[in-house]
Amino acid sequence: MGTVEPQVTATDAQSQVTDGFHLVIDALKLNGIDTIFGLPGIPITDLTRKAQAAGMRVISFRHEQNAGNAAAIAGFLTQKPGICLTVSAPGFLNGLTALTNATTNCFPMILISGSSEREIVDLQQGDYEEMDQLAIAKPLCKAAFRVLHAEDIGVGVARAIRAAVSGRPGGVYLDLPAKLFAQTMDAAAGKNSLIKVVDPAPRQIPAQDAVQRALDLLKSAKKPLIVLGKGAAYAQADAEIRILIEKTGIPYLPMSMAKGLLPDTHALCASAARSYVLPEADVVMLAGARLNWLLSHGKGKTWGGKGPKDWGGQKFIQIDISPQEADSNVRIEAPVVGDIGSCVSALLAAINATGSGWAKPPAEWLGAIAERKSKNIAKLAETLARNPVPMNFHSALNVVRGIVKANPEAILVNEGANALDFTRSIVDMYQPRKRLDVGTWGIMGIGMGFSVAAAVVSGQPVIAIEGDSAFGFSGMEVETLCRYNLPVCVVIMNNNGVYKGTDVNPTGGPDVAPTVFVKGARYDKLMEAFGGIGVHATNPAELREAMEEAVRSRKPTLINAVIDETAGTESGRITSLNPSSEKKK
Ligand code: ADP
Ligand code: TPW
Ligand code: MG
Repeated sequence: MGTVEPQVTATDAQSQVTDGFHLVIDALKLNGIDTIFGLPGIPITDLTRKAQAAGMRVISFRHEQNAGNAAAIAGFLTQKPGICLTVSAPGFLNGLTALTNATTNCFPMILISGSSEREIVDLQQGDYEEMDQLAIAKPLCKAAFRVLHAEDIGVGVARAIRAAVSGRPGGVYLDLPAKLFAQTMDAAAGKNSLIKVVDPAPRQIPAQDAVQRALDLLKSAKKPLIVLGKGAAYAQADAEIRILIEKTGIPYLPMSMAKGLLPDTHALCASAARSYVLPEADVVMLAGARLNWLLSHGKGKTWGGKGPKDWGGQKFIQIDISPQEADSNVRIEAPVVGDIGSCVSALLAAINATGSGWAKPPAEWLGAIAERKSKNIAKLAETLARNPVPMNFHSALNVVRGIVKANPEAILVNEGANALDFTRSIVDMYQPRKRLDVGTWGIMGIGMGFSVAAAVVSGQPVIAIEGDSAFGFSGMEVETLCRYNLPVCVVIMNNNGVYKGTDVNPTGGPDVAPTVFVKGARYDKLMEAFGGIGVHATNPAELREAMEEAVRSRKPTLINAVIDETAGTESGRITSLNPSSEKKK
C-alpha cells in the first residue's frame, strides 16, 4: 500500500506548488464561475474531480453537445459565460456545434477542451485523439485561445471571459493541452498570476445624437411598433423596457425568446396581431432583435412589400450592442449602438426632457390592433376549447397554457416544428427569460441540455415541450435529469414522426418514409428505466393531471402525449422555405 498524496491547491497556504489543474479551477472560481457542464475522459477527468472537490458544481452529461447547450443557455440566463468541458477531438467536435450555436444566438459560453501534444499534432504523428482544435474552432466562434504555460492560465481564462460576455456575447474556445494540467509552479506566484476580471461586460452608453435621432423618428410615427428580441431579454433591463413601452404607449411584438419580457397578456402586446402590425407599421424600433430570416429580413410581403424582396416602406430604428448590425438587411434610419439598458435609459431620459410631454400613438392605430387581437384571440379560444379524439396540438397545448399560467416562474424549453410553432403561439409567457428554444438556427437538440441548465441555474421547475423527433436528439439526457433529480417535466408531443406520422414510401417498399418513426412509441418507459416518472397521456385530462403532479412533486417526469399523427404541417410554419414549395403552390 502506498501513501496517500496530499492534495496540492493554490488556495492552501501550506503548499509550495500548484499545478495547471488547480490554476484553471481557481481562475474560474475567482471570476464567480461555480458550475461546469461537461463530459469527462482523458485528459480532463481529473479536472472534473478536482473541480468538484474544490466545491464547484460539475454536471456530467451523456453527450458533449448537450453539455454545450447547457453551458450556452446558462450563459443566456446568468450573463456569465457558461462553461462546457470536453475531451479532445471527438469530444471537442461534439461540443463545437453547441459553441457555434451559442455564437449564432449571442449567448456567452466558453468551451474548454483538453487537447493532445502540440509537437505531435503539428507534425501529424497520430497522437491519441489528435486534432488541431484551435484552428478548427476559430472560424466557428467569437474568439479562440490556447494556453501553453501554467503561468498564463489566469490570462487565458480572463481573455476568454471578456471575449464571451463583452459587446455582442458569443462562444469562446479555450484550448488546454493535456501537458498544461500537470505543469507545476510556485503556489504564491500561481495565485498572483490569476486575474479577477474587472467589469467584464462594460456598459456601452449610446451617443446622445443617436438617441435624439431615434426619438425624433419615433415621435414622427403614426403607427409605431417596437420589436423586442432575445438580446433585450438577455440584457436584464426588464424594468426600463417596461417603462419605455408603457410611457410611450407603443405596441410591441416579442420575438420568441423575448416573450414574457412583459407579460404576453399585456394590453400593448401585439403578438396576436403580428400579421397586421408588421406590414402596417410606419416606424419600427428593434431592440436586441436582428432583421434576419425570423423577421423576413425586414422586407417582402410580411412587411407589406409588393414582391418577396420589396421594401414595405417602414423606417427602422435599431438598438443593438453591435455597431455592425445596422443595414445588414435593409436601411436603418436611426441606429442606436449600446447596451439595451443604457439605450433604453437614454431614450427615457430624452423623453422626460422634452417639455411638451409624450403623445401616445394615434387611437386609430391602437384601436385597429386591439380589434385584430380580440378577433384572433377569440378564434384561438374556440379552437382550444375543442376536444378532439385523438388529442391534437391545440388541445394538448391548451393544458400546457394553463399550467404555465398557474406556474409563471417555470421555465419553458421548446423544440420541434409543429410542437414549436404551436407552443410559441398558444402558450403565453408572463415573466422574462422563461422561454428557451431553438433560436436563430432553429436547431434541434437543445431540449435536454437547456432543461438541465435551466433547472440547475434557476432552481425553478422546467417544462420541456418537445416534438418526438426533436427530443430524440438529446433524449439520453433523461438519465441526467434523473441522476441529478432535477425538477424537469418533459412533454413529448408524439405524432409518430417529423412534422407528422403519415408519410408513406411511394415505392411501396419495406422502408417507411424518411419522416416516419415507430408508431405508438412509449417514450415514457425511457424515463422509467432511470427511476423517473413516466406517464402515457392520451387525452387532455391525463396530461393535465400528470403535469400538475410533476410541477408539484418536482420529480423528473416524462409524459408521452399521444398526438393525432395527421395534425401537423410540413416544416411547421416555415414550409415556404422548402426548395420545392414554389412548385407546390
Ligand atoms: P431574436 O432572435 O430574438 O430576434 P437576435 O438573436 O436576432 O434576437 O438578436 C439579438 C441581438 O441582440 C443581437 O444583434 C445582439 O448583438 C444584440 N444584443 C445582445 N446583447 C445585447 C445587449 N446587452 N444590449 C444590446 N444588444 C444586445
Ligand atoms: C440539428 C431539421 C426541423 S424540425 C425537425 C427537424 C428534424 C423535427 C420536427 O419533428 P418533431 O416536431 O420534433 O417531431 P413535429 O411536432 O412537427 O412533429 N437537424 C437539426 N436541426 C434541424 N432543424 C433539423 C435537423 C428539423
Ligand atoms: Mg413529431
